Amino acid sequence: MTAKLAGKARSQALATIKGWKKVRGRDAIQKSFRFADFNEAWGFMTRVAMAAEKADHHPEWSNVYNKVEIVLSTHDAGGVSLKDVALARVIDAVA
Ligand code: HBI
Repeated sequence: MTAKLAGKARSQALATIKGWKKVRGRDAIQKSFRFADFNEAWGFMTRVAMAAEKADHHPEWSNVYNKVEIVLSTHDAGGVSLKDVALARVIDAVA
């Protein structure tokens, strides 16, 4: 079971990903993405979905036309874990 990050390990891990903000009132991180149109957004979501399946670690997300909001947290651990940081890195790479 992956443990949630805390203390120095947490701040060091979060420092390796850019533009992810803490969710107010919850141990989770979030980032918003904006694309040219729905087609671009959908393509991004498809790439993320395949990466999430491969990692067996899934985002909480919403999509409105060209915008995608993503929240990452490890439900099994009750907070942000290294799995979330790793998935965030992949998400940024496919954006
Ligand atoms: N995704 N974000 C997130 N958090 C989890 O705890 C999680 C997941 N995807 C799959 C998963 N856990 C597996 O442990 C399933 O057995 C639930």
